[in-house]
Amino acid sequence: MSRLRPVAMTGTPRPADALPLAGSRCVWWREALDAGALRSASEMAPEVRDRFSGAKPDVCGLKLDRPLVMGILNTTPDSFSDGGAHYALEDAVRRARSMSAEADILDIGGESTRPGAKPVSVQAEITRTVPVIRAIRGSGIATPISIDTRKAEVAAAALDAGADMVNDVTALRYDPEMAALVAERGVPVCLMHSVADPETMQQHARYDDVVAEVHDHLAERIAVARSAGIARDRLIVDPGIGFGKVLEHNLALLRNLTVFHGLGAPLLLGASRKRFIGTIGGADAGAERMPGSVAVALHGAAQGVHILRVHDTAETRQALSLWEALAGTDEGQHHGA
Ligand code: HH2
Repeated sequence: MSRLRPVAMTGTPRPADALPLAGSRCVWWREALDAGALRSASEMAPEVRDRFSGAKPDVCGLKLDRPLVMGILNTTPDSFSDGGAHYALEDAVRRARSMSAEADILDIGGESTRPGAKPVSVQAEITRTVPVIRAIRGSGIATPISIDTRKAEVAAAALDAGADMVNDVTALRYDPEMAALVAERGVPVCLMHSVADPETMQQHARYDDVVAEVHDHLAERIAVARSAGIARDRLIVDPGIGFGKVLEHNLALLRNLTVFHGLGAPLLLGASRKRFIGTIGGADAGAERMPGSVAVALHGAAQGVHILRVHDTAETRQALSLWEALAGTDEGQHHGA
């Protein structure tokens, strides 16, 4: 299995043989690390070059040639980073409205998956998320909604209420009904790498080669999804930062993000306010980790990540606007003053 790591570049001069990285308008590549040695893209088989370069299919009607912002709207009273601030229905709708000015997708979850978190019943998860989704749709907010759940019943109820895609942190492993549901509804699904469950996952943070193991696990989950009848153009992959990973694993995954473009699916990254940002950045509480989170989001953008899952949508959007203006190669693409 190919685990090439394209060397991601941005800006000018952009050589004549530069290829877009995973369909990006800003990020390009012309060589890749292959078992520690640099290889030119021109020496590679056309199908390998295409896998790393080709444009990605739209997700929820959104083009993926520039990084999208997925705004996190937790409806959990115990979520680590926004600590239940959006638990009340009207607060959730207000937050969704302000977020939808900056975010391309809203990710709504009713079960905390932070390390050590206790599971929530199907009914409780539905009670937390479905009224919020209904209220958002009822108030005329049309931003695509992703339901962050590992349970098919919750996903079905959320899709019925107006959600557009499923974000499963277990990559269809937790609930045997999830793959069939996603196939039947024909919606996009994010397959995220994780080990065990949130309660115990940090005890499983052991890898010989975290990048290779996460890559191969995601390849296997893609195969499972495909054999369950989920169309290839509905799949999104995510290395699962912080899920059964310690600091060194998170850093290795972030340094090697371009390896995951070899899976041929859009790449989602969720690093916002996670513990490693606090550890490296010296910031304890969730909101204090905003600047570090923006830095990691920009790093992801520069590696061709398609969807950035973040809490701080306004800050990330502003940072990305500047990044795009500077990383772009088309002088005419920035229309501001
Ligand atoms: N991280 C969290 C939850 N869902 N989904 C994807 N695809 N990728 C992630 O990295 C990811 C995710 C954990 O973050 P958060 O939702 O802020 O916390 P909590 O699980 O406590 O709600």
